[in-house]
Amino acid sequence: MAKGKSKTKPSKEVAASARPRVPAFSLVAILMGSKSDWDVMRAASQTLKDFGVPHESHVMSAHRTPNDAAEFAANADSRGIEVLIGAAGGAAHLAGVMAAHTTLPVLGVPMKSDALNGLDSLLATVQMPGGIPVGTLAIGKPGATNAALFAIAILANSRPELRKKLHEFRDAQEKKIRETVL
Ligand code: RP5
Repeated sequence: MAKGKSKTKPSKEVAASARPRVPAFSLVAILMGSKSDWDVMRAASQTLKDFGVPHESHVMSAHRTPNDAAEFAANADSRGIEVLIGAAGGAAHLAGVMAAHTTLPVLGVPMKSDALNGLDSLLATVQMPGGIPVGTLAIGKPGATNAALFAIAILANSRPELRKKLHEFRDAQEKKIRETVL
């Protein structure tokens, strides 16, 4: 055996980690049209992390990388992904394009835009033709957080431990508001 070579094969886990765009296992995938969306969409990722939901985040665009976005959505189901989140700004077609290529639930988060402050993104995401649904959340960070919470609520239908965590989250939120002193 050549010097420095090991007999031991790399574990599947290590091999998978060498391909960051396809993590070993995710229940939720967050796609966004540009890296400029990440500042907002990290709130979705953080929320999923807080609930212990395995997920992955990628930049993929309905317009700039249309084949990648379509292929990702088409393969998501067979990879074990259960919910897709698509965030985009302006002519925000990412969530709609993903929904066209899968029957998994797709949640859309409109990003704020320079030109129209996100109204363009909201309308482009929400105004889907009947037959291809996208569950559209609020513009910007509240939408990012709520997309993750909505995804968790969907997953919680068949996962009692997640349902419990959602109840605890709501209880903590309620307590915080009630304890607010001005
Ligand atoms: C959309 O265009 C992206 O989702 C982003 O919100 C917006 C601007 O993208 P960049 O020009 O910053 O890459 O596709």
